[in-house]
Amino acid sequence: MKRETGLILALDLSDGERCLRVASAVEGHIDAVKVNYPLVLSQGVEFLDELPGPLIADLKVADVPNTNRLICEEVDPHADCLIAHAFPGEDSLRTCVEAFDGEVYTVVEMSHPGAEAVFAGNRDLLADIAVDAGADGVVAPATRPRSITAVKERTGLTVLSPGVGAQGGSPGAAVEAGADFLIVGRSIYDADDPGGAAEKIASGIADRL
Ligand code: BMP
Repeated sequence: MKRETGLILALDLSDGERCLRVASAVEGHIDAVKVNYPLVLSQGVEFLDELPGPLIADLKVADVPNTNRLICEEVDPHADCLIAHAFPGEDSLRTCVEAFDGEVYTVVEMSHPGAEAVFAGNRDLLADIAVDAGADGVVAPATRPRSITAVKERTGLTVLSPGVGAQGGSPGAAVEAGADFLIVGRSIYDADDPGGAAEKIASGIADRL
């Protein structure tokens, strides 16, 4: 994924028309659009073809290798990047890397409060799985900047970081901790002026680099 602004829009909406409006309003301020189950389940996977790219399918793929492969084959024609979980193990993640014809990012620690008890003690293991399976990058939490630094140092991979704004993380702290891209949803799509909100976050990222 080419880095220009370092900002990824998370479109966690079910309303297709609204998605198109928000995506168009933020053009020039973002490097990619990330979609998740709310949009794919409400509009169908073909709808992704209507969105401006690069497009990240955040399906958090987390199954046995054969099922992962089937999921990857379905989404592959409609997305440039995929997000998968590392916790099912190296064989499951490697299957995604092989079956998806684009970049695969993997979650090594989630951003919400409850994730700490699950992921903190397993962060190094999941980071090593990401590297060993050949992932292109990792997802680490802006709500815990020290985790970003730890994951970046251990893997040397591109770090995508969600959790700023609505979840309480600071964009500046995440960037300074080593995040390459910030993933931002509600602070942009719920703003009165999504384009202005995206522009402000993008210029904040640029100021910290
Ligand atoms: P928001 O800025 O509205 O909190 O959205 C964050 C986005 O990042 C959502 O799409 C969410 O699914 C995703 N995400 C996250 O918040 N934490 C994680 O640990 C991993 C994610 O993919």
